[in-house]
Amino acid sequence: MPARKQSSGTVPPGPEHTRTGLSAETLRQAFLDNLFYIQGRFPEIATDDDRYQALSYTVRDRLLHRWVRTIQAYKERDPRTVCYLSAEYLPGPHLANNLLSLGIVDATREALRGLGLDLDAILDHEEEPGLGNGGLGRLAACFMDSLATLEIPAIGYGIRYEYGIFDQKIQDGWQVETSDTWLHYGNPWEVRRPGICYDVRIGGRTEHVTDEHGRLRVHWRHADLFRGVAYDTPVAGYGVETVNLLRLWRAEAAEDFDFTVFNQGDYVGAVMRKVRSETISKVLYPNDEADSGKRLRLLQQYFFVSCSLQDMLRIFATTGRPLAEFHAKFAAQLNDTHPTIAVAELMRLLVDEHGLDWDEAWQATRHTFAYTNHTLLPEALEKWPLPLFADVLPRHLEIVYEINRRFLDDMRLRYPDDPARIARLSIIDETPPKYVRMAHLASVGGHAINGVAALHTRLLGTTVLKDFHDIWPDKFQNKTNGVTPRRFLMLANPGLADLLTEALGDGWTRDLERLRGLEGLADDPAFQDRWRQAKLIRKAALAERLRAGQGNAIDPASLFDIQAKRIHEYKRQHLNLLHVVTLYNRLKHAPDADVPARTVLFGGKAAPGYAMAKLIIKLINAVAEVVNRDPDMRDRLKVVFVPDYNVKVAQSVYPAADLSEQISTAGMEASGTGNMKFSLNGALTIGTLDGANVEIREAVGPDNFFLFGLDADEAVRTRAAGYRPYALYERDPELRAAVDLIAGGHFAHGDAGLFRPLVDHLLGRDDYLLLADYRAYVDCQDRVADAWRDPARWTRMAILNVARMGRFSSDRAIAEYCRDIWNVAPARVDG
Ligand code: F55
Repeated sequence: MPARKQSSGTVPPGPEHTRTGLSAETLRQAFLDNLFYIQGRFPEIATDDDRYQALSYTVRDRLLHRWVRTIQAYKERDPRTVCYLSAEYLPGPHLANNLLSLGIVDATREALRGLGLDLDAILDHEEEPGLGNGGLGRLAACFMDSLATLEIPAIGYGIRYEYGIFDQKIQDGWQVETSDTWLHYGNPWEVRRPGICYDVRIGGRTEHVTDEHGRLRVHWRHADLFRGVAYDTPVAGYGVETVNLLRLWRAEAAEDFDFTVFNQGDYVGAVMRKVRSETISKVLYPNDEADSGKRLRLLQQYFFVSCSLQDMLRIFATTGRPLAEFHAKFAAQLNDTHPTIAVAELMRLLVDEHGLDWDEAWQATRHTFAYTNHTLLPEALEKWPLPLFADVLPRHLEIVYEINRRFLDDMRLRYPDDPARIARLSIIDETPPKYVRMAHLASVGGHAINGVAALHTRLLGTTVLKDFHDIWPDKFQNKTNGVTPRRFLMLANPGLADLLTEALGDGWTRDLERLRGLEGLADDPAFQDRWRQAKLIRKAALAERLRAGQGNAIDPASLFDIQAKRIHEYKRQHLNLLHVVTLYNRLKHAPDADVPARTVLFGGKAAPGYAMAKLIIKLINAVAEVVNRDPDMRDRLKVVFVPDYNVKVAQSVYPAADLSEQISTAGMEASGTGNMKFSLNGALTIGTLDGANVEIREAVGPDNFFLFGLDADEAVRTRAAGYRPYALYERDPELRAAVDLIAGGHFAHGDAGLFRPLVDHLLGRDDYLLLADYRAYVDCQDRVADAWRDPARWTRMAILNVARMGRFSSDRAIAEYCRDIWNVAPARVDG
């Protein structure tokens, strides 16, 4: 055993030090140390979890070293800092990503092999933090990765939910939710900071008094008090020294408050109050659409925003600069409207607590915030019932009214004869029962508004935020989403990543545009062979996973046709099913037909209260049950529902896809990011002109994208012209046959009632225009099948997709935010 070097205490530890060294031997020693001193175990009796914890602490030690140096560098240089405010983060498993960022995957594998251990088995043990619902939370995590990799000073602020998104089980074909227990074994990646905590007040009433200088002051006599404690997780940049901070707040009882009750003898009451305080950060709301009116949700938003702003003010105080310059230090991004109460809270902190005058505070506030919109669905735009808002945040309501009064006064000067427009612009929806419109507060209270794909931004400015676009066209910007190639290519698809590096060098990992170098190899037969090999390996790995998990037998040689995302009517998983049922009907009627073998996979969670989405899951499983055991299918059609879709599952799904289903009703998917992850892993897309599909198709070339269906304008016109889905059903025999089979109970053991709500909606209203797009979709799927029959053609298209996906890196997206919205520059941390 090598002698262990000691740190002198004054000299920073050198690279060979046990807690920072990166060689296999040092890692092996550190792993054994941690197994012993943290887990209290030795190798012979260690469990999977012991090994996972010991390895995680080994990696964490190496991150902490860089983390401290990053904080030192930021302190010295006092750079403008991005604060990403997001109620959700979906980072995925940390361990593998941190090994990758530190560049020690191989050394770690070797260290463990020396102990007879398998790195992949240990990685598989990690329970991921499911602190988000879907695309929005995952985008926040991709952005944190890119911020660190681009060496941008940044803090991600959010909520440390004790229970993240529910685990999904499938019972008798139905989704059943069970509670997520990600913290059960402890979380080696977080550092609790009991010293970084803030009081958060709610309820009560306000008093307006004149102070001794004749100034009007407001006292908020709150009714309740909570405390937020910081839990910090390091976010390492890839291949750089920068380690940024994800700071999540946990709600606890404010001790002094409990103490008062305790002294009055109500010990049990004090404990109850403590438990009640903790409920604020207890659970993530599992809806990917706003469900207005939930008091606890408003509390969660205010809680995390208030802690975050108080923290920013504390950091700001250490710079010694005057408060009116707050915005010169921080650029705060509102990830959707969820953190938008920040506009009123910063005003309150600056005016009520720090004594700034209104105009100075407003100037700082407007220059601090910018707002990202993620949805056009009117029902998903967040608004709070006024009585609820008044009850929880009485002082903030006054501030919102004052912001609104000043704003509308300006607008009346601009539009003296247009009271209808003034009412539409107002932050308060005055039609009883009256609401606070959070998107309006965000638009007024920030200096930029952005959509997440070009089409989405255009529609934002012409529909839901048109009135704001009319007054401030320059505030509107597009920032098309992106995804991190580290997690979604290097980690998820190491075989393909190696092939790319062999062909192009490794520059693509930090400059994804370099993938364009593949274009010249698209027709190279030897390269194509290796490409198909790499794909086949991932397909076989997914097939094996599904066999071991659910006992599904699927053929890796078949076309893997995958739709993986939250279940939503607008995302149209049931349009995909209509195609599946159509294929089934064709094969039933012509069992000898020459149809290429297809495996149609679905994955995704439904909001627990969204009955139709849950019925769609049931239908997927019901169709799977019938199709998969029908001998007439002769393995040419298989349907599989992959349960409990999360980031970890996603990493095994994207690389295995041949065909990516991006089939939302045009105009409804703000961007999509799964579309990017599939294409980056060499899947071809079948999709509508919706969200970022439009730009993906432009980038990869129309010949390398399977386009179908109405565009967004045609969808609007179709509805306006008195859309009658029943007429389409009557006219198209294949459509009629598919719908009839579902309606008649063929997939429900004869029960014609089970899927009735779904069928009735399609034939009656069909809000999402499935029937309007059905024929175009099925014909397009036939073109997919034709292309698949020609492997050289298919592979060429797949290579060109990957070659041209460079602009969909989150590095590009973040560079644009830095340049156009945040006005921040890198601050290099030296090694
Ligand atoms: C979560 C909670 C609420 Cl209250 C509302 C929405 C959500 C949520 O998860 N939204 C979401 O994921 N939106 C998606 O954001 C992605 C990133 O911008 C887009 O790609 C996607 O189109 C959009 O639906």
